[in-house]
Amino acid sequence: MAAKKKQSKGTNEKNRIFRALGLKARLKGANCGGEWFAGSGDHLETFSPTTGESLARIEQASAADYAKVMKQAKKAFIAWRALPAPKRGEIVRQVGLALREKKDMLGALVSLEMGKIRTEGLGEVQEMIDICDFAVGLSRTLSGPTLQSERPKHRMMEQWHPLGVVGVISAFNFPVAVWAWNTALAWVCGDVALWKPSSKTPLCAIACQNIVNEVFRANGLPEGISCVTIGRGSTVGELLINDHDIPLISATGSTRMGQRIGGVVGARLGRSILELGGNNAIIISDKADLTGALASAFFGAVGTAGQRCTSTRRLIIQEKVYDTFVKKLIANYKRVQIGDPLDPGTLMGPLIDEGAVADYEKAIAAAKKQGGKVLYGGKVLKPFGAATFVQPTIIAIENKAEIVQNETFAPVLYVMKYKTFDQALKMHNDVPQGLSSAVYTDSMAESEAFTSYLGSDCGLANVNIGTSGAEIGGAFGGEKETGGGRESGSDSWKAYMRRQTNTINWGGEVHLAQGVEFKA
Ligand code: UN1
Repeated sequence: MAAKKKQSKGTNEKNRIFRALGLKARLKGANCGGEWFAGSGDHLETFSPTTGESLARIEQASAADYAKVMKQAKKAFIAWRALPAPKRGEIVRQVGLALREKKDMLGALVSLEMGKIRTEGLGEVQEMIDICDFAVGLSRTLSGPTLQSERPKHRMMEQWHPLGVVGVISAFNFPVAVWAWNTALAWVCGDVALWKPSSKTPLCAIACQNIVNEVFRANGLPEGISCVTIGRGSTVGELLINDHDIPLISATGSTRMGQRIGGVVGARLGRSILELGGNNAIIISDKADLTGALASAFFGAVGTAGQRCTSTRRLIIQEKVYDTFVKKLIANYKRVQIGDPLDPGTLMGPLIDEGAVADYEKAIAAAKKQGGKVLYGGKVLKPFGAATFVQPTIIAIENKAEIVQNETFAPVLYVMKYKTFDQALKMHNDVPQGLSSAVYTDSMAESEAFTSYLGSDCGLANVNIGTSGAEIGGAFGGEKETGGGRESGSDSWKAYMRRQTNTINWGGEVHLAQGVEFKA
């Protein structure tokens, strides 16, 4: 590695963060509430994306460790589902309090291990706190309707029961929040959760598990309600998705990964919640408040170094305002402070690793070949020696170019022009993915068209706000290659429960439905 030019804040703060969150230089990758264990002999090393320095070595979970965890999880489910839902909610309330206490250090760990800037690391922990609060309320309102029976003196109703062990597979880019979205809901629904985090961010998972373990222990609850296995996709991942004892797998990651998981889980008729790739665009109309559009496009494309599944990848701009808008955007890009994510002055941290940088470079080369013109950026930077930093990049290109049709998990923004709003809508939907979308306009007709059945085909469609940074209260997820799953707010909880329709005869006489007569 090249000599370090600067000392990162993370190097100085690492010990403080580790101490606060129960982390050490050597760790083990399996846990269901008690001691951490692992016996694979196979070690995973986790690195700071900022400096490239090693943060810790973790012995990964083996197949035998997985079996031990699952045994405990299945046992715990029997006890946990018997607790009334509001009592489960009380535990989740305490998890929310514990997260509030550790917010600062857990947020810093997210920045240290994943590379997002301080305010975004803290924001991610806030999402965890918010979903806990949401789940607490939910624990008293998980409800089904009473329906009208066609038979006299009968009542029909729906109930929702706990489902079982829920498998959660999470990605590096939201190393703590997406787990919390799934797990907080699963818990109040009476399920237990087994988490397989990304191998790029195992420390975040260990820290979260340490926090919840204390809460479960203090309440005298059995081990196994919260479980983690850190391990290879080819061992732990495959065991998890093939396991008939796991009725639901919730997975966040690439479309390719989702195709594999959806296929395997579908073949065993399990249920999956898939939250996969996006190709999120903002349509910027000539009738828009361009100052607001600029702020939203800037955050959407540069925030988290373009590594959100909701990151803005495309701007579809009305031709009359295109030049002015792009010029202003470039001026903003020039002011982006790139550097240590833990430094308060930094606006953009590193990409997760050198592989991500290679994808960034490949995308730019492909865009150039396919008729694109780099308007800003395109360079790899090494402020601390590791080649994990890049310039945020703007490329003028056609929507139909092959590279634009694919998600590149990096701060590369494609800009394009439109004449009519119908054209903009067509371009907008003309990609294989369907996660998040936005329009900037003050025209009611355009705004209504965008959110109508003729408009955006995405799971999230916003007006006068950007594509990223969704609140937890809404259902989160998207259509087409995004996978169709919904997590987080609204009625997403229903996927974590078993629905039961009950018909109750309180009149004594037997009446067959549909008027059928059946008497000897
Ligand atoms: C993700 O990138 O996988 O809407 C999740 C957002 C965040 C969640 C992103 N609340 O950008």
